[in-house]
Amino acid sequence: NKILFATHNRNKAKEVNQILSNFKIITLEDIDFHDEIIEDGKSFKENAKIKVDAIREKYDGSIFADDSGLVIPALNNEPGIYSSRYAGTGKSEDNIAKVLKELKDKEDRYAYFVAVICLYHQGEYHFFEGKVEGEILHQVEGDGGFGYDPIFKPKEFKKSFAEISPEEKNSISHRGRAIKAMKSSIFEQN
Ligand code: ITT
Repeated sequence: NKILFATHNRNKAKEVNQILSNFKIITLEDIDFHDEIIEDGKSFKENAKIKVDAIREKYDGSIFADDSGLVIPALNNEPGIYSSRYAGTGKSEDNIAKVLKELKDKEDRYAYFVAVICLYHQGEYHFFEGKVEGEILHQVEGDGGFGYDPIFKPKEFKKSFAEISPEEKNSISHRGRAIKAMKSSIFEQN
């Protein structure tokens, strides 16, 4: 049960390792892949496949990638697929500051996270999606998690993603749901 997770994001890797604890997860570091992957797709799904395909030439076994982001309908669904580079600096603090500024005069603070997993396994592509709904807080709360976690409050909890435990986050998160869908549909058949 060995799978390669094509990500440069250590926080994603940590979460995925926790959910797929009975798998051996290989990382891009393990195969010495340090190149940047240009994600120029038009959707989470396209970008997830781009990441898998970048590694497919270099690695033979099963590979999966996660493309994810925060969608805010009141901001025309931004930051969406541009979540990691929304403010242009690549820094989470700046991305968070930009979201709070853009939402300042808006009443509707509804938002959701999406994760699309692309898995290449035994010669075929499979896609899985997970979503978690909630709202954008008025200021940062908590210092756990990563990315937009300190300003996102899921509807399942009274606290932000940065204030709940990693287990609690994984139990309802977009990533947790997508990874569990992959696990049950592909790796738990007999
Ligand atoms: P890889 O492409 O190497 O996997 P990345 O961070 O660039 O890493 P994405 O292109 O999928 O990944 O961008 C996802 C961004 O969306 C991420 O950088 C965060 O800003 C945000 N994001 C995704 N999942 C999140 C989560 O669980 N909590 C907070 N922010 C999240």
